[in-house]
Amino acid sequence: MAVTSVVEKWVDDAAGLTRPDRTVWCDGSKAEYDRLVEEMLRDGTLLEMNQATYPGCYLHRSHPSDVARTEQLTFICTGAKDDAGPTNNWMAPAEAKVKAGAYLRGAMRGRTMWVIPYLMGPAGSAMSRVGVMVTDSAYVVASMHLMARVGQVAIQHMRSDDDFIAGLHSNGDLSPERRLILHFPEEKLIWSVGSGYGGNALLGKKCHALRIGSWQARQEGWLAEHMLILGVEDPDGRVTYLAAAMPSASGKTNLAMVVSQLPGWRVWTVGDDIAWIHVDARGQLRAINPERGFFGVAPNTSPKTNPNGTAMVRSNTIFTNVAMTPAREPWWEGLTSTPPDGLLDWQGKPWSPGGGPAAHPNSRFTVLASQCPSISPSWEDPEGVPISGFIFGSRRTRVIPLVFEAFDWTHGVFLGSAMSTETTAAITGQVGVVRRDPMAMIPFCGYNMADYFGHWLGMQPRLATPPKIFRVNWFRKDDDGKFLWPGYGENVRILKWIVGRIRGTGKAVETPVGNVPAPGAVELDGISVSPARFQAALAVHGDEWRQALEELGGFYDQFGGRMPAPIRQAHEETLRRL
Ligand code: GTP
Ligand code: SPV
Ligand code: MN
Repeated sequence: MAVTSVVEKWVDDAAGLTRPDRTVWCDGSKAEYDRLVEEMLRDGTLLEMNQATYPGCYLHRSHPSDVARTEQLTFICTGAKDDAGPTNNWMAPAEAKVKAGAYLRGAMRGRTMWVIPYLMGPAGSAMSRVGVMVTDSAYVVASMHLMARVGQVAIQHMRSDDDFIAGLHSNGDLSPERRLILHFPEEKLIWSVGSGYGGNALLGKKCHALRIGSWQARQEGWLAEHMLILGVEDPDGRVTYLAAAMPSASGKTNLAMVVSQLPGWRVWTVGDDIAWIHVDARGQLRAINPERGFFGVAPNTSPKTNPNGTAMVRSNTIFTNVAMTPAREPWWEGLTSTPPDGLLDWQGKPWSPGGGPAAHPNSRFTVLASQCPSISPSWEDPEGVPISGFIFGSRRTRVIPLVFEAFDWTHGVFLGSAMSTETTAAITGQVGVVRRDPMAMIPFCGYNMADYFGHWLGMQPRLATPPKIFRVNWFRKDDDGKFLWPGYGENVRILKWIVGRIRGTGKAVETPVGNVPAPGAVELDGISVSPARFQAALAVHGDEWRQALEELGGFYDQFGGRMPAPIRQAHEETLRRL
């Protein structure tokens, strides 16, 4: 493979530190993927699933303590602590390298070091970017094959000898005590040691496309966001593209490939996790999905909740930490209403009902996006798709209405900055705890979040028609703990109202926090949601909001004078209106 001398030198340095027995340059070919799978079947890293019913599918069982992102071990290593900001863990670059260097020195002895040149984004797009990562994990290499465009195509897209993000990954000993995920945005560098889990180890994804990506996006005037991208097609065949930010395991994959319950309407999938969004020459926002595949949450994926998601994982899929039936088929909670007999749990132990979950709550599938039945014909368009609206969604049992619309761009950025959510199994730690997660970027913004809000505000004057911004919450519950809204396929009803608002047709009524659908403006035919229940899902309770906004003030305070004044103003105005 023809590579630049800068790439070669960096790879040599990585080998000098980690001391692998051999170095293999990956070409991204099918033959290479097949060889990796064979090797992993031989050493037990992968188990073969039923090749008659799940052709090309394999199961990986991770180390039991390596099942989710570890945010407490994730650092932004900038020269100045303030550039990482109060919401990121920070370590001085030199100190970080000494610490992780001790775990990485000689870590690849006896192992192979694979070199993976990868492209984030469609071939031929000016928005696509290159990374070169090294790893001693065959599982990471195979996963990168599915999640990014690997091989010569990456090198071809380098605009100069040093136009790549360098990533050094080693499983190390997989112990959380010797695990660090380090980002050096000023050096275009990532070091990750001690974890083989998705977001910790597939460096193109959260580390590059979001943490380093957001840093570069701010410097260069674009957006790198934790967002799905979808196209909503109306009965006349007109497609409106939306991008939606939701925290981890909170509905992006599901919404991105939703099967419409409304006749004549359909949803096209462009991406399910990350959006890179640029302003074009006409002042229109255009988005690409930098990824090639989906690393999606398995539990609760079923023919009922996500028919497209269920269909696309019937072949050529790597499952991680799901349960397995005696027929060697994958199973997870929610796939069927009753678990099959004779399951092996995610650790391979015989499972019986009443114990813990059979599949790990953060078990996942890795699969090419092209296998999704609803994949958009435009998903690899080098120009990206035009974005007409943004959605910010979170997981809140109370307070936050099912859907409402911001008054304008600044108000929308304020609503995004005000987001909080109940935590999920995608992150190690307690599940169901409310935490602040502005724009679903708290784990992924590679710089000071006050500057991030400022960056969003600064986009407006560059846009011919700033997209409308919406807030959604599929997770609001009644006093009996039941979801107020059926969600999943029915969410298309909300998308239809959103598209109507963008086109100036949908009806709304004003509340102190934004515009909610007017009575009758969201179609409820064919679902068992009474108008009273729907109103409860939309209700704005002043007392709850005032309390939430007071807490929000405390969050803003930690940024001091760096917090943009227009956000503070929108916050104060909302308190006055309530
Ligand atoms: P990451 O890949 O971690 O970034 O997450 P994601 O946002 O893509 O999450 P995903 O769509 O996989 O959501 C997973 C969880 O959200 C599952 O437990 C789903 O059942 C639940 N979920 C998704 N959509 C809905 C919905 O409309 N209603 C309800 N009640 N739950 C939903
Ligand atoms: C998330 O946690 O938001 C994910 C999964 O999308 S991971 O890639 O592991 O971060
Ligand atoms: Mn995600």
